[in-house]
Amino acid sequence: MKPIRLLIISCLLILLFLTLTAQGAGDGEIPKGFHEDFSGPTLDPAWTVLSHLTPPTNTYSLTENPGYLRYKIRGSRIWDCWPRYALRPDGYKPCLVIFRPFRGKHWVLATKVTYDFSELNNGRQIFLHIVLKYDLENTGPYECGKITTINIGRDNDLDYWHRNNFGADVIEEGQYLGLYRQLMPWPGIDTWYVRIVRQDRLISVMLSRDGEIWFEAFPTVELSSDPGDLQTLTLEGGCSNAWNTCADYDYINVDPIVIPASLDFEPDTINLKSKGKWVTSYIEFPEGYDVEDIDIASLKINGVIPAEDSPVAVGDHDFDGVPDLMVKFSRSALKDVLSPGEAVEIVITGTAAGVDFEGRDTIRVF
Ligand SMILES: [Ca+2]
Ligand SMILES: [Ca+2]
Ligand SMILES: [Ca+2]
Repeated sequence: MKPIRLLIISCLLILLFLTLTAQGAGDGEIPKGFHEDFSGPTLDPAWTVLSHLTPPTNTYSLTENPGYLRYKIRGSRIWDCWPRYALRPDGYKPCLVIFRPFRGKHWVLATKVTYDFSELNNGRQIFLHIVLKYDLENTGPYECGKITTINIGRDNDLDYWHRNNFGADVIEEGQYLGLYRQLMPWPGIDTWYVRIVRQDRLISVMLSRDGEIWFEAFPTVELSSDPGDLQTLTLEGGCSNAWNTCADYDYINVDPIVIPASLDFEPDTINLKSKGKWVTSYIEFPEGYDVEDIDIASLKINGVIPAEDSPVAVGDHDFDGVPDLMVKFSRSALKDVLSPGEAVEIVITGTAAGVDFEGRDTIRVF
């Protein structure tokens, strides 16, 4: 089972890499997250669709079950679906590939998917992959061992009783770090809620059947090397002869993890005509994060005004026992972005050990 699945996943990645390269997807265009509730009649152009059918909408639909992306596997015979996908030695070709890249090493992905495997047919599989890394340089076209992915999926194969599963796993360079398999009633329709958290090299997968009671698919796994901050979310699948098999994705949301910082901005009142040189920010983090980790160069007020290199100090300005970072900003630069008002919001953003944070305070400006 494992090698089969691995082959399927691995070779898909070659395709994705080639496609991304061919399209010249620029780093600057790739967002840190996205929200998809599939409520519109057409797919967001951020997705790339590769299908063996023309038009490709024959293999997915946003209108058959409104509010859902219906992923339909419609092959004519097994592993013979997508004609340009010929890199795999066993000939597997997913019949429909829908993908979009996103950036960041700290994020939460949430999705809800209902698999309809109610038709008595053989050899079907539908997957959601998060491709973290594919080592094209060190992997030949017929080797499939150098991928790092997170996989969620449902499969079914009458020839192999154990292949009627819902599954979740994390694979690093071809090795399983986490593996979950649940044999499913067959034929059947089943719904899964999935929550995947990536914190740099730590990955956890939580599952639920009802959206209320959750369990760990496997204990949090740690990648042994850094896969980088660019990953691709991919929906794919294949079949032999299963026209009525589908997966309905209700939503797929990727949210960057942002530390909720508390900000005390001083002074509480700014006179735009006054001539002071600096304003001061005190930043506190919730438990589990350390203000010592803050990258000073990343700090910005209202997204534009950078912090001064010095003075910088960690103390406890408000005497609450929680360390706070003191940092200064140019008062004259700040005046350029503030307008008079009784309650003017100041937003501070930055990164701490690679994790984004954000804090807000309100001041009076006159
Ligand atoms: Ca929806
Ligand atoms: Ca204040
Ligand atoms: Ca404090």
